[in-house]
Amino acid sequence: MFDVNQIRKDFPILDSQVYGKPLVYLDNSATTQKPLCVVEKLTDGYLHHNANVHRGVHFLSQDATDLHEGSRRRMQTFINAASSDEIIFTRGTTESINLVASSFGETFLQDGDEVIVSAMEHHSNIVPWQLFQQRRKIVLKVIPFNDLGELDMDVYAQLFTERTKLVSVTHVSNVLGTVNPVKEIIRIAHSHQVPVLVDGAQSTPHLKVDVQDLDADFLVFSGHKVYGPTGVGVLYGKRQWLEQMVPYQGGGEMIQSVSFEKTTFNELPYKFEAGTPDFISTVGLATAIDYVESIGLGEIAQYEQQLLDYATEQFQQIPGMRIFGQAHHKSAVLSFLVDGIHHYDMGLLLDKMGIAVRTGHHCAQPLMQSLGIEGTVRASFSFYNTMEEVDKLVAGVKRVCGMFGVK
Ligand code: 7TS
Repeated sequence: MFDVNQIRKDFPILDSQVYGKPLVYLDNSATTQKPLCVVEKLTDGYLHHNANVHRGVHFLSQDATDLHEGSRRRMQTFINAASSDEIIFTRGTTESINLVASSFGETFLQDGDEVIVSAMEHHSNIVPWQLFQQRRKIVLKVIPFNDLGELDMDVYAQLFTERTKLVSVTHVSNVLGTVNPVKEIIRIAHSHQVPVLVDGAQSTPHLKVDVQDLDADFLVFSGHKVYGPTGVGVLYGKRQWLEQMVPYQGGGEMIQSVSFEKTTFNELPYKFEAGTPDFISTVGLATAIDYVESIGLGEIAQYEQQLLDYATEQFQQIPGMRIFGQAHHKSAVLSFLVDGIHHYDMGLLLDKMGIAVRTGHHCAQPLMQSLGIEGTVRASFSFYNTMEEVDKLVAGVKRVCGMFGVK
């Protein structure tokens, strides 16, 4: 049974006070809080299992290597990859996308080739492609979204030409909460023999993601958004792509042999893991995934939906309220503006009441341009949030409306 009060005990930070008021943490799309078991795992790693991985014959190095490689297999089962060789550890979503833009781009993209993204991408899935434009003159094509915040699939299907080489889209929008139909997006792309990268930064914490069921070519996500440590993330790639792609960075561990005349590269996944990986955090991330799956992604999705429905219902009754993102399939994110109140003022005043929300463009400026606004206030929920916290948010927003004379 899902017991939120029991779950909250696993997250000591949720008992904090800010400005003498109980913390109401509603900035979960930016980063999630960590359960005690993850923090303890990190401490245990540094205290008892710390030696550099892959390089040592000594006991401790092999111990650390076993734990780190065990975490890779845990990532494999988390997203149902066919092989743990297809799991590359990175610093997070951003680095994973930069890796693909650089290495897939270098290997497969020529001047005039096209990459399809959507109008609701995080900057992390826009700027790496623009940086690559300094190397090859690739063309970015953009899938628009409708008033509900859903991608226009008819336009999408018509964007393909013989120059289309990759589709790179977010699974869940960090601003609108829209859960995009990535399985259908992939099916359409594959009918044109075009591979697809799925940005799972906002989906992996909330839904079961199965790369084989989706038939995704690449999936990327960040540890810190799935209740794991900062500084670690994952790039999943189908073997057929990763094997052909040139390495991203050079250094230790990614080589087979080095001489001043010629270097040959290591096999997967190490070809893409130059330098010492964050082997303590990879183990912490595996613990986080164990924790999340012990609650159950199905239960999480169901409970978070209740929080979202309850919050949306109450928000709709506030005069002057505009909610951005009303997709039929939506994750627990509420982006909003109240007429006459700047998002920054709203965020600042809610903060003084102990309520942590995010304000601004949320690293999605093109999305804001599509909406014709500069920014929103965003409340993003986790399974450790409560209905009482939703009540506090609603009361807080109403109080701010009162201060501004918006009634
Ligand atoms: N993609 C999406 C869809 C995201 O929401 C984010 C971070 C990223 C990529 C980048 O992830 P990183 O871990 O590499 O930084 N989104 C947010 C956010 O909504 N507020 O702060 C970070």
